[in-house]
Amino acid sequence: MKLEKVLIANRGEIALRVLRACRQLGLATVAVHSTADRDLMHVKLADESICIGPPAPKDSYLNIPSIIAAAESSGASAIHPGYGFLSESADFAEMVEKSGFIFIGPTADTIRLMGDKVSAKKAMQKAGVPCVPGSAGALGDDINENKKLASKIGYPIIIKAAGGGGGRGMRVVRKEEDLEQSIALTKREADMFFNNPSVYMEKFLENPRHIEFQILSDGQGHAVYLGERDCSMQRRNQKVLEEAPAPFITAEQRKTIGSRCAKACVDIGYRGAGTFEFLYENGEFYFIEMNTRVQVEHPVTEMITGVDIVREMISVCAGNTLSVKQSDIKIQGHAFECRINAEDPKTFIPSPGTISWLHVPGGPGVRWDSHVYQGYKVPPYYDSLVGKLIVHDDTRELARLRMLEALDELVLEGIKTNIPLHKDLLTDPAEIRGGASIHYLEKKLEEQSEKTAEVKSK
Ligand code: MV4
Repeated sequence: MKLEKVLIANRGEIALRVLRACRQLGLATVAVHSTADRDLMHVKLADESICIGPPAPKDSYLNIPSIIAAAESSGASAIHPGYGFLSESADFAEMVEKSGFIFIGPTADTIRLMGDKVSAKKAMQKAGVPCVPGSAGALGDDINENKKLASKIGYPIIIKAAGGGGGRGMRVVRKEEDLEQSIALTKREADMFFNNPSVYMEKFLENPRHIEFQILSDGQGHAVYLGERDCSMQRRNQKVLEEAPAPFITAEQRKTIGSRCAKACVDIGYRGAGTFEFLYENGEFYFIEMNTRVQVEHPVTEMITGVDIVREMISVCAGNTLSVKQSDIKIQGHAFECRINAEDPKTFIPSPGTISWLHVPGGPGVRWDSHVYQGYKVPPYYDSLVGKLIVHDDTRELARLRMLEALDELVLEGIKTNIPLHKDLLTDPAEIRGGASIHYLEKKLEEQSEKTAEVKSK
């Protein structure tokens, strides 16, 4: 089928990012939106727009029949799911394809394979991607067998739901006497949350970094890796600050891990953009999960490689082969991304409302990916991301300083934002050094709130 018109099944900055990529490819666009999102920038800019339901995501952005009906009535040939919402729903991808549209992402089978973390790990292990030591598959019911396995792996271990991912449905076990109950509890939660009681076991890594590899693959035998990102600066599984390349990772490590990820994509016939998530500890990479969507933090990779990831994912899903080969990919300089959220910088309580004043920074190497404008009202129904500030420069230190300048220039009034948190973080000695673990930010915030409590009690 020829690709002419794309329906964007998302909202906010990613909907605008997809719209821009479509424009560049000469594709017409259809925006679908909830009643709360009539004023979104991409809705104004799209060739057509269709209201698909009330504000609650389940009634609009997660409403599969409404979205398919909008695709049918608008004559779209493809659906781009963005991130979040239905982007990793195998059932949605299947429905889209069965209804005769192109799903801009991998096939439903691939999403299903990666959505089950047990089958994902098996597939990646088989393809030669290094994984965290753990159970060969889902845990059985024999507690003695499970105890034997845990002792062999060595405590602490972690029990994870096969249907989980992104930090939900996990439990750390530090000693044998807790194992039986922890497995039972995690299974019960897994059954409740993911409708799948299956759990597996891994060695628990105490202080890893979160490093992920970006790949692009055309499902026609070609795949490239676009280097890695360090996303360790996070709070409650929400990334705050990302960068590329990851500090202290050598070109040799990049090539070893990256080429294995790319090969794995060829092996499974992967189509579109994808991310291999690794934990990195003591110089070793351990695969944990694969994300089968475009990610929030994709711009840092675009900045250091010059590859337009969203344009390329649309192109390969339209049936084209990759426009780049591995030898074309050169990592140049360093990039940071700050996620700017409408939230209190200390309590993290969301702060929806009208943006009364907006001034966006600029100059060389500064990029602002955002749907908001002066007078725009941030609704309370969705995540609090109002924009992503991305900078690029020749070295990590220059990029860090450029980000601090850009944050100083950025003015967003009328709502609270986490800009002060970013300024604090980018002047933190551990951030200046680079390579902090996934626990660093939470510990730092804990210490800060303890200090504030002390001062208040005096
Ligand atoms: C782990 C781990 C330590 N050891 N697995 C949390 C999110 C999900 N994607 C996987 N997660 C973790 N898996 C083993 N074997 C620590 C985490 C983890 C984490 C990982 C990435 C980024 C932030 C994190 C925060 C807490 C725990």
